[in-house]
Amino acid sequence: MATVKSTKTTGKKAAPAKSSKAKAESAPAKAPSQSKPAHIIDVPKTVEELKVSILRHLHTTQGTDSEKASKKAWWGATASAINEVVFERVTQTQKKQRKTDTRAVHYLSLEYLMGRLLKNNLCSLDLMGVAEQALTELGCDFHEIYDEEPDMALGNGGLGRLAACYIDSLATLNYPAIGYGIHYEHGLFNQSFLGGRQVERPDSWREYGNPWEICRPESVQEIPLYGYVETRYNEQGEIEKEWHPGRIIKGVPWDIPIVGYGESNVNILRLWESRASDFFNWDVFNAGGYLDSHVENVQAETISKVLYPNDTTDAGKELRLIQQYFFTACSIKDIVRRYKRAHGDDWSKFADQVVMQLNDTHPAVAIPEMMRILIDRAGMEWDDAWALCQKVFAYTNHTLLPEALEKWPVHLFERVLPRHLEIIYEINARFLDGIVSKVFADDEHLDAIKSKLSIIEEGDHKMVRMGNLSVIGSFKVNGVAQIHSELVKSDLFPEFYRIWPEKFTNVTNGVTPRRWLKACNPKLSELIDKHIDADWPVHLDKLQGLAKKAKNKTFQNAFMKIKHDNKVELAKTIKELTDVDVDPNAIFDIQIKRLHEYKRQQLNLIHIMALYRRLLQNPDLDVPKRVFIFGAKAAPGYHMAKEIIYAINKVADRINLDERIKDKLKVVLLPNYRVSLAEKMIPAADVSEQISTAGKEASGTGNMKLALNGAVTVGTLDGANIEIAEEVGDDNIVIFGLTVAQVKELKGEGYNPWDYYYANPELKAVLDWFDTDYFTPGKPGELADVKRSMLDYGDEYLCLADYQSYSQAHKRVDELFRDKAKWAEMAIINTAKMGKFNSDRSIEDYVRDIWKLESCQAV
Ligand code: 26W
Repeated sequence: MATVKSTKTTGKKAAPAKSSKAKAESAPAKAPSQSKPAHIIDVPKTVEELKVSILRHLHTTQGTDSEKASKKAWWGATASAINEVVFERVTQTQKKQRKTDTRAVHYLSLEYLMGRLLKNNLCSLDLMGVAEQALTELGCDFHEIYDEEPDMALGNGGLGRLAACYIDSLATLNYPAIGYGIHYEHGLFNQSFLGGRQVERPDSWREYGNPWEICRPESVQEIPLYGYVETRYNEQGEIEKEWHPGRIIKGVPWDIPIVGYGESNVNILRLWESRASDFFNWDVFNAGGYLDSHVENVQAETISKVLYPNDTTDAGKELRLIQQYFFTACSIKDIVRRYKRAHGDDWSKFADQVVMQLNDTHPAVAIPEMMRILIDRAGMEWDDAWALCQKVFAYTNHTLLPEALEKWPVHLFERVLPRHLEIIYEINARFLDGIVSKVFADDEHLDAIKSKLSIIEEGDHKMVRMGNLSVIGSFKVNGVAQIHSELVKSDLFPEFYRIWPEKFTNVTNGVTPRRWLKACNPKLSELIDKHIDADWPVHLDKLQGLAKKAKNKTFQNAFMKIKHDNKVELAKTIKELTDVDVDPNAIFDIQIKRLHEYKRQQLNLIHIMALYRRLLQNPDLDVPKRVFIFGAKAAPGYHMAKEIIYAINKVADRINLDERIKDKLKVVLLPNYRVSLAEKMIPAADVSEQISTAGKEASGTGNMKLALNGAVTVGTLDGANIEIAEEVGDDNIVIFGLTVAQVKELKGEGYNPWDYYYANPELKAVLDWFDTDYFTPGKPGELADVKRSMLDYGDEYLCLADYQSYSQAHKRVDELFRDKAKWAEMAIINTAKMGKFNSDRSIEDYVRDIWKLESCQAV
């Protein structure tokens, strides 16, 4: 396997020239190379070689044969055939990184929204063409085989998916990196609808095992919990702390290979599963307390049992805090073990070798845990330990929503992590008495500032502010889009910014073009291969080259033909999932993201109802046919989000069955929106709905994926929409609504939604519709809560204030879409100008500004 020669480079490399399909046919069977030991398997290069490997695994790993094999068995066999190569590369990558003992980044995240891995790994190994040919010749429909794989949905939404894109880029760019997280037995719930209402069912992605993971019992860790702290003085009279834990939990690591694209390294994602420590309380058992001794086990296992399905509201549950401590403590022990293997007890190189990225505040307890290890275990002085910590941790904030900022009751911390609470108090005291008193020495509001900066929120319920702890304990703090990072400095942490301006920076999010274009939109990828260098999946800026073809008729037709084919495919999926027929010639207008009032699916809904009302008033209204497509899960405890889902389904049912409007309008909410469904929806989108209230969506990443696949964005100047508009140009995006400053101003002067209600007859009529039983026959007002959220309850997210501008924006879309050449040009420009939003660029920003890593040559 010819390795591409790259010394300490920026990680960029030449991707495979010829497309995999061409190579599959042409490449003659290769004689096994002499140098390689016999047990090392070569990447099956040809269709024949892969067919043999798949069949061998069908018979061996799957214990069946091609006559009676199920689709699941074919999937398992294909995965195992790929794993022969993948796990070998894991070993080689680790060996090399151990040898070069390079500085590495450790990404601590409670969520990884990975989706499926087969197609992604085939794409990264440049085997998609070969595999699809091999499976076809073996009599399988590879689409069905792909669909056999359950999503690895160990995340809620944006934050979790970003982590998945980032570890893909870190491997592809050959940076030494490990993702750390929790090996949840149950990922994000499966969503279905009963009478239009969301029903949650547990996700059991591993019920039949998972070929993409290896258990590493040799790296098991033991984690203390509960108990009390003993304070004693040693013979030098110095204070010593001994934590006597009440429980010991075992952490069992599972490694998932992260296959870099092309000839790259294969890094690992290490996920911790909780088990009861071997300590089995025999005395309890012998005393007949079988159940009690067993309870210990059950409790231990519950820690990694299930992902918390909230993506904005801090549940504040004890188990969630234990999840956060469990995986950060396991990860830090794992990192220290690996470091000590090379450096023994000499901590002086630790900050040179190790950087830990906190993916929001969820892993922030890692900071007092590191201090505990350094002081209580390694006997380091406080100042040395603290100085080291502040060189090791960096923190990314992903939301400004107050309800999403984690705060833990002091009493809970006291019970679960008594030693950590002591350390947090010490950190806080030294911070407030130190730099805060210095910087704000002559500020008359010093006390108020201190109470705002304090990690401890006073009051009858004292709370631990994990955001403040993260900023104080990190050397870098970044937001995830330019406007968001400005608001982090100006609104979220203004006093901290005053103390440490150099600590605050921005890294605009990105998405991996391997999964979100190359693998999910093969037809468009092939067209692109014909017009620019085929290494665009690792040099996404090269998409620029398509811009000059945006007005070219032939290219326009080819581009829009592919869009149409993808829409035909999605129409089939929509029929399967909802039994609704949609016309692929209609505008496919898509809003896919978690259901949250700040994302304003309710604004999209009232506009749809207005369109419906206009068509009822004039069925011959000359408007392009439209299909509004939603995908959205609501957190199980989020009442209004669930009401909005119900309203969308009820309105959809009525509109889709209403012959009077001659199919000019269709509305579908596809159940169980997840990564693998997004991969089917995004290539078929004409319009991308990014309509959050300005200042609320930190960045968004769906906006990037949809534009990359040729959708035109209808959006507010919020999050990364602003940077997308900068890249594509104002002619190729439809911006509407209040800006962040205008939102602040309107809220400041006392916003009254009723003013807009009474000022706009159409808007009033639509909102009043919710009070009737038009969409809920016999149950008048069943949808009224959605109306109340935009009137009686104050319309916190300014839907009514932005309604008219939004309605105008969609009139603009109608005009633009009618002009096929103009629309095709806009679609092409959106794809061509998405180079910036490559997660590789984001990672290079993190490397340059925060992590300071060297990429090490591919295996
Ligand atoms: C405490 C419960 C909880 C769980 C998850 C609170 C907050 C979260 C996440 C931070 C929410 C999230 O996913 N935020 C999204 O992160 C994306 C990646 O940076 C951004 O693109 C989205 O704008 C942001 O909403």
